Amino acid sequence: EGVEETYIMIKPDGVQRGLVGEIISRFEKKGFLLKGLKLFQCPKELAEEHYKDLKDKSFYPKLIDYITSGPVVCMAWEGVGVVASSRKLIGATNPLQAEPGTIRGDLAVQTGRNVVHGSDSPENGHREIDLWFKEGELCQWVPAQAPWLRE
Ligand code: DAT
Ligand code: MG
Repeated sequence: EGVEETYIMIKPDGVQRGLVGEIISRFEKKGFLLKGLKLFQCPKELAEEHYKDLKDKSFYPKLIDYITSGPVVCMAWEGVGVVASSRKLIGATNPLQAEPGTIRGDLAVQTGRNVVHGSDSPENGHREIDLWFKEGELCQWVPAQAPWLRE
């Protein structure tokens, strides 16, 4: 029934600025299911694989430097429609164009420091979760609030 998973990552600026709790809280409060969570220093090769579709862009080297510049928070979230809904919660790539109420709209000012990543399709959700998490790092569980989120 349309259950998807998405890879959400708090980028190094979000961690350095003390926004980890605030950002996790938005997904938690929405009612999606947290399946994986870790603080992680991303190696360059992994950043390059994650952003491989952008490797011909002029900003790519800076993007790789940024993502590997400090710890990130890696998350796997599950839910019906979680991919598109998370992109809405995150807001537009350029934080100055992101709507107020979105994470980027509320918490960031520049594309190169836009605090959070979210997968752009269910296929990429699977791909990115496989890329960033090892087997055994994800939990299958039913939260106590489940009957109060979905009838
Ligand atoms: P999004 O993160 O909203 O999915 P994307 O996948 O097009 O955006 O790009 C990935 C990241 O690359 C983005 O979060 C920030 C950086 N980026 C994208 N376009 C950029 C640009 N024009 N200048 C600098 N950085 C850019
Ligand atoms: Mg993207």
